[in-house]
Amino acid sequence: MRLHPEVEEALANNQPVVALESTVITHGLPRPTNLELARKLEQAVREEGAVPATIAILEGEIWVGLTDFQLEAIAFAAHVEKASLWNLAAILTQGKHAGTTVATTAFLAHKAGISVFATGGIGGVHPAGSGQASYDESADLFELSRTPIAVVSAGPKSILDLAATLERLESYGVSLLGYQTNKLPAFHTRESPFDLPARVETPAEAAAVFAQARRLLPGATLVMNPVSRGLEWAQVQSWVEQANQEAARSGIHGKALTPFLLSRLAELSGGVTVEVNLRLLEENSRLAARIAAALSQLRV
Ligand code: PSU
Ligand code: MN
Repeated sequence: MRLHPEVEEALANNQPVVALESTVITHGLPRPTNLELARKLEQAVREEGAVPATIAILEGEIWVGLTDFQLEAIAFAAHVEKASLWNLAAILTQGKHAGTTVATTAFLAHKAGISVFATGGIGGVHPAGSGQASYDESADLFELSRTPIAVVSAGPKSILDLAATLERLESYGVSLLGYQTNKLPAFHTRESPFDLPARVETPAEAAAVFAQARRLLPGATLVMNPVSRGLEWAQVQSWVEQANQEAARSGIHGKALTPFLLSRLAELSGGVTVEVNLRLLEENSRLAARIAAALSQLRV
């Protein structure tokens, strides 16, 4: 694992650092929007007084914090894998490029000594088809159950079975915090019908709960931050239903499913979902930076 010198120095001096994932760059957004976004997120983290550490794999090497050249390489690579935990060792051994998912980024960020991580929406349980369990549950959920890191997201992605995802988070004992909300945010929408167990109002409060959680519990603290100017629940659900049906009909599954659904939503919505996705990524990065800053105050 290689650390960017700036990240290494910030960590050594207990300065705020925010980890950023890279599957959203490699598989979550169209090119060249993905590179623009990656740069924008790093900039947003800096503006809020923290050091960004985008995590990705280049030629089989894990990098924590990328140069602009590396960011561009990963955004436009001809062949780039989606690194979850089950293929991580093979990707490293075989010298490939890869974006890291929430599960892998959380795992690596924690190993590097980073406490706060920002993403768009976490993975979760995909809806079952025709009365059958889908058994497609993102590795994000299990990883969050065993890695003590604060993760800022806009909730589980709207393409998921939100009720089932929330139940799994409860079973796994992941600490859940609504940021200025009592309801589970659902990525493109500010609210879903489901209640969260706890709520905080400020970055300092979120940092304090996380500090408590990591003294006690094995897992993550998920800070759920509703996107500003979110889309309407019923509208998003109708696009999601159509995209999920198309995926089922075309036999799309496994690691290809989430990228397929996100790009179908973008088409069905005439680009509106991408706009919201970009906004929530930036907002989450800013909030994560403020939480990281509050956390380093706590430790002094
Ligand atoms: N957030 C976004 N866009 C994305 C993702 C998150 O706004 O593309 C990625 C994350 O890396 C997450 C992954 O871990 O989607 C989930 O993939 P899967 O459902 O296959 O676990
Ligand atoms: Mn999956």
